[in-house]
Amino acid sequence: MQIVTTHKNTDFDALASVIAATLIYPNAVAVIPRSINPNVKSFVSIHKDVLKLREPDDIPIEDVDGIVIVDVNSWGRIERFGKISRKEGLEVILWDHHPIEGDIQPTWKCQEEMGANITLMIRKLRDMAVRLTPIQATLFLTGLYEDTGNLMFPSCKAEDAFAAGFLLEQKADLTVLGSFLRPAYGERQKNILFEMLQNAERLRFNGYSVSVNKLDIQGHVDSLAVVVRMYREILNVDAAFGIFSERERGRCIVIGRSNVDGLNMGTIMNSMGGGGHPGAGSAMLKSVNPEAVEAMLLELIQGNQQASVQISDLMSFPVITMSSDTTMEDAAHILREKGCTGIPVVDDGKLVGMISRRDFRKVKGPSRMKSPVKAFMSTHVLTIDPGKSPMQAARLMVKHDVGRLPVVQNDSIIGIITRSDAMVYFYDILPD
Ligand SMILES: [Mn+2]
Repeated sequence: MQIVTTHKNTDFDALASVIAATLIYPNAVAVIPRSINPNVKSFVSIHKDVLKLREPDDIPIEDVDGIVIVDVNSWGRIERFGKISRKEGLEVILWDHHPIEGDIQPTWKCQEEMGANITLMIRKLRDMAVRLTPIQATLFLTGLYEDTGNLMFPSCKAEDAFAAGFLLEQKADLTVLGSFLRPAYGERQKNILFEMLQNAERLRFNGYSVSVNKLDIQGHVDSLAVVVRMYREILNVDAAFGIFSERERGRCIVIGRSNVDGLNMGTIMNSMGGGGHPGAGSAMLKSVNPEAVEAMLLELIQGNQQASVQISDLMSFPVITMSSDTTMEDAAHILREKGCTGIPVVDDGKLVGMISRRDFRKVKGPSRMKSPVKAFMSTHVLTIDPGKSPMQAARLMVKHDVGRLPVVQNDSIIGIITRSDAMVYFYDILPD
């Protein structure tokens, strides 16, 4: 007997992959773990008659001589059938889209990084020219949307989007999909969000807008991450944190969502004993009061800032400068020779102006080229301090239409940052 199975806490991508496998391997029996996600559970209970799923306990393990494992690559995550991993002569087929190598050594596999596992299986179904029923197409698209965040997660590949198009052609029903995929946002979550919005505050940290919100909650509340995500979106801040205090259990749940690279939720939550990735993270803290958690969090946000890239990491130095007595003729020569479009003018270690190619348009007649740069330089020079972020430098340059900013510390010029330095940063080619 050949069976198809998947990971516990089965999500839509896993269920879709199991059903797709029964189309690829028509003799295989679909077996779903006992623990499945609540949304998937309601889908399964409504579609029981068409899905032909078997319970793990119905399957005598000694009869299994082949297993198709989908959307997971570790034996530990497939509940009861983990035990047959060492069975003699067992044929193991693996379909998995996770980037991390697991402990399953398959006889045959299709393992490739993809936004959703179902995308890999759709590739095969299309090759086989299998016709899908609208229910199958709907289930597959639900899995695809769930695992790719409606095609918006960075892990989503072009092939995922093409597969979504194919499923829509096969009459996947978006209304049905929407009703099963709806985030678990109910009355309690709505009340919590409402309360958070009433005492919302926005702070600024080194150019980023941040909101930290403390709230007491009674008993366990599901889907607080959804609430924090919505809170961040409504406030339109770069990062938002919810500190949810369950006083009767003496613990705090901290959830963070970030929309910017400079504030890494994974790093911040790690320092609080939790974890996550750059965009989302959480931590659970025992026997602490929410005020202490807030103070700790604010400190970590600051620290996280300092660890991120600053102007001082990107600026060029030493800086070519000239004194205000330099003649325009010499200045033109220096600009040409150094290939710069502008040079800071410094007298006695103090920045007094900036001379740029533009200023030469003010020079009327060749004799004026003997005049000193102080007659033509701009004296209102915008500067930036070395601790600021590349984003702040970029904003200043755009706002004032300048191509470079001298970096000034304690009144002396220690470097210069140009548009191209900022571009290097934004396109992720960080200097060593
Ligand atoms: Mn998946």
